[in-house]
Amino acid sequence: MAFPKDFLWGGATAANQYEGGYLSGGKGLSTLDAITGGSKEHPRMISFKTKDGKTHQVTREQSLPAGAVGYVDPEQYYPSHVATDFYHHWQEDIALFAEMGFKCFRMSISWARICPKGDFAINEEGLAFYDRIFDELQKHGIEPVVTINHFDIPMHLADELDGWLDRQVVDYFVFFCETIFKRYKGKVRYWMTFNEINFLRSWTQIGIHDNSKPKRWQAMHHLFVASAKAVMKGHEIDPDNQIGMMVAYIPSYPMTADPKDVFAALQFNRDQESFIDVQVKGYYPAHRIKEFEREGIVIEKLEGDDELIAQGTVDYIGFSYYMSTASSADPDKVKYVGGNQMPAVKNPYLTESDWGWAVDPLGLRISLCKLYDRYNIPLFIVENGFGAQDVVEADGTINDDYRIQYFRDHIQAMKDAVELDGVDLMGYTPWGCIDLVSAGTGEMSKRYGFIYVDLDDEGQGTLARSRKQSFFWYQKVIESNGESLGE
Ligand code: P53
Repeated sequence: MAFPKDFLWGGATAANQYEGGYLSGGKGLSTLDAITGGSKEHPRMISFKTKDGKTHQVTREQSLPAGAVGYVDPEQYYPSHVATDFYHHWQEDIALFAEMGFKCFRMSISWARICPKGDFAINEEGLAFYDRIFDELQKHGIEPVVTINHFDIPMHLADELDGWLDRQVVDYFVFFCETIFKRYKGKVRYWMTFNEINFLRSWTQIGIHDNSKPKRWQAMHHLFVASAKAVMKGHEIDPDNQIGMMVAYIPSYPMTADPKDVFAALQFNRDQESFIDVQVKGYYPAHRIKEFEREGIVIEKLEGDDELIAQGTVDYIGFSYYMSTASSADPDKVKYVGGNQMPAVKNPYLTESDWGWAVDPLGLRISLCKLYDRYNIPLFIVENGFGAQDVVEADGTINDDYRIQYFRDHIQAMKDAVELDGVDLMGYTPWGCIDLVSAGTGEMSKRYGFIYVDLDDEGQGTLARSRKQSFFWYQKVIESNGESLGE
């Protein structure tokens, strides 16, 4: 048998894309509550107010003027407000996860639900909400895997302090972590600090107004320090806690054997790996330090920061894997993919999803090998999946065989990495195991789930849940511990 007996099969979600209840139970506003829906053609927009009271919108790539505050426009649709309403469907949803045989369930805790303003004031109702979730999961023998922070920050911290640019946010975040580590001790053992830390750069994600490179890196330094402190706190509160980091891992291949392309791929890959280096090895890699020197980027550090980063290293590497890319030294060949997150070249050997993400199962095995060879600590695939438009047939069935195909090939690759390459893999939680809002485009029509949710891109629908064909397929995979992947 390839997979260990206690392998963590499950699924993954995030509060801002799934939970809804954006003002219920005492929750404060999060930056993501002020970002509109979008589509392949139209980017999601941030709504904000300037000091003169005027309202404006910018894309996530753009900076906000100093002093601008997040604004929820009653005329606009914001997908996070209801999302797919886990807030009211948690019992039903957890029962469906249990029916699929989930051993674990990855979710995030909304910071603004626990600390509505992000400061030291706690919302007991928020804590009680997650108590109910963890108790329900336990009832079904499902282990929670908690992302402490997934792509947002309490809006108050963005408005008042310029988000993670302000060192005080480190203390607020560590207080939030301490609160949840203490409260959920014995209920939650698997944690990870920041979702896709290598992607954090905008107002919605980290609350900074000016997202120029020097500011982004100053905020990033604070994130690294906060993560290290959280890891140490978590271990102190419960030595059984397993606390990981989380990176978006997208291996890049050189477009040709031209050393220039090989070097372009190396630069792409080490940019992502540098985030793992800091959190696993405990120091900034030399190439990053040289880059800062060259570009005149000076990171303000407090005395002891380097030691904190060295001490607060993580127990495992959590990563998302959706696609690979190809790199070229020729700028004319480069396009942007993944919600404009990265420069890449179309790889002629691979097919792409409708959203331009290259489908590459062997790339998953390559990633597992690279990461395990390089870091030698346990790995956890905490996101993987195929975003596609699903069709509900007249009789209610949803034949998502394209999704089954994607998962079959990726699980086979993962199996090979464990069986043939000896990779130490803890678990596998496919993304959006139940349909939820797309982070990149804000659409509902880019679906990932085994479970369908009746909701459209304008927020219309009954929110009713139904099982797709992939639901029954994944159930068999889990039942056989990955031995049976079907035809
Ligand atoms: P969506 C881009 C590329 C790879 C992963 O993404 C990404 C993104 C962001 O768009 O994010 C992760 O919903 C993220 C999830 C997100 C998921 O991938 O754009 O951790 O929040 O939903 C899928 O299709």
